[in-house]
Amino acid sequence: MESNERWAALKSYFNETNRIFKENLNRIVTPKGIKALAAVGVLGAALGQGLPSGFAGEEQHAADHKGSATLTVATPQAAKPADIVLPPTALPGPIAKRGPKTVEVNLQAVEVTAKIDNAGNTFNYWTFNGTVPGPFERVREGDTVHVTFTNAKDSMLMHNVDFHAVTGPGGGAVATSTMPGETKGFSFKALNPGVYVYHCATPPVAQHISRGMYGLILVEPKEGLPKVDHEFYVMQGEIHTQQQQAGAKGPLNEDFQRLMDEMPTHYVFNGASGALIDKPLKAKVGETVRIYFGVGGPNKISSFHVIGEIFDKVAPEGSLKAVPLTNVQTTLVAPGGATMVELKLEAPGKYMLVDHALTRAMKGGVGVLDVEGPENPEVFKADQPLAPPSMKH
Ligand SMILES: [Cu+2]
Repeated sequence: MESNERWAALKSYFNETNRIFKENLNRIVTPKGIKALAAVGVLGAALGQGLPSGFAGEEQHAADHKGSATLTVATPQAAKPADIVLPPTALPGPIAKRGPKTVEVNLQAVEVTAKIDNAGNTFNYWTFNGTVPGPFERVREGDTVHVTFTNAKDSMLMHNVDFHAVTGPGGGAVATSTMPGETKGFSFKALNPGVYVYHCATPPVAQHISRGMYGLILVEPKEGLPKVDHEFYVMQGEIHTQQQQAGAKGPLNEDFQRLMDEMPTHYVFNGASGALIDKPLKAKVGETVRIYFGVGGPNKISSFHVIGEIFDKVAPEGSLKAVPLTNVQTTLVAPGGATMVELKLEAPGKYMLVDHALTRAMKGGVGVLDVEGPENPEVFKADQPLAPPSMKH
């Protein structure tokens, strides 16, 4: 890649990330969060200082993005692009105590062009059931799972599904390899409780994953999981796109060389840049939340962290039989791996979900846990007002 193209890429990341952080600094009410965000802002500023002349400052960029939540592709006639972002609340509730049974899982490979950010860019995603991540599947230890896999008629490519919860060849990938319009299936017994990734395993597998073909399946232990007030479903992925001409907006093509070089242009939580800022996780002070967090990848380990919070419990590497880790600041989640974290919320605020390899937050990998409720000065109290009136919306 030419160095001026690289600068253009950096510039665009910097602008977009500055917009996201600026929006959230304006909204934020937790000083602990402000401090941490400011630290991220310093990173952004450091990158910004290295940019060549002609760099459009964040003020101009923020002006360009007024009302960006509803921004669609530039041409007035263009239909609003599809939205593949799966809300973090889109998961089934706990399984009531019962004996083993057969559970039907239906997955469809769907290729769809959809919003990759709020700046008017789109990307051709490959998905399970039209969302990233794919649907959260929930079964119980000892259940028999019957998977029906369909590759949509209008797909261009072969697809399949490999469940990491499967004991059997390819996790089901061979049994479900289908051409467009075909349907195949298989059954497996959920022998091992845990939080498991599933993904398309059609070569080049890294490409099918990067395009969005990943999800989680939870195999609940026989005895179930402790009750919490809210459960959320979040997955991290990497996308590799070619650079556009400066100022251009619209479809972003995949950059296969970047994929091979493991140099993503976008890090995403639930499919698109800043998606979980638009669709935040919400809870109240005093509540307990559980986050099932997986990494589709395809390549990068996530240093999963919630700014301004501490995980009370972590199921290391998604193992539900291990003794949970307690009081964890940041937990590693491998590509093709997952975890389950729990937090009791003591103070209100907007807590940022990040991969603490924080350059990635500047490339879209950032979300919000929005906690409402009364201040809790015993736990946190600022010496001065949290934000000047001019910062408030
Ligand atoms: Cu695929």
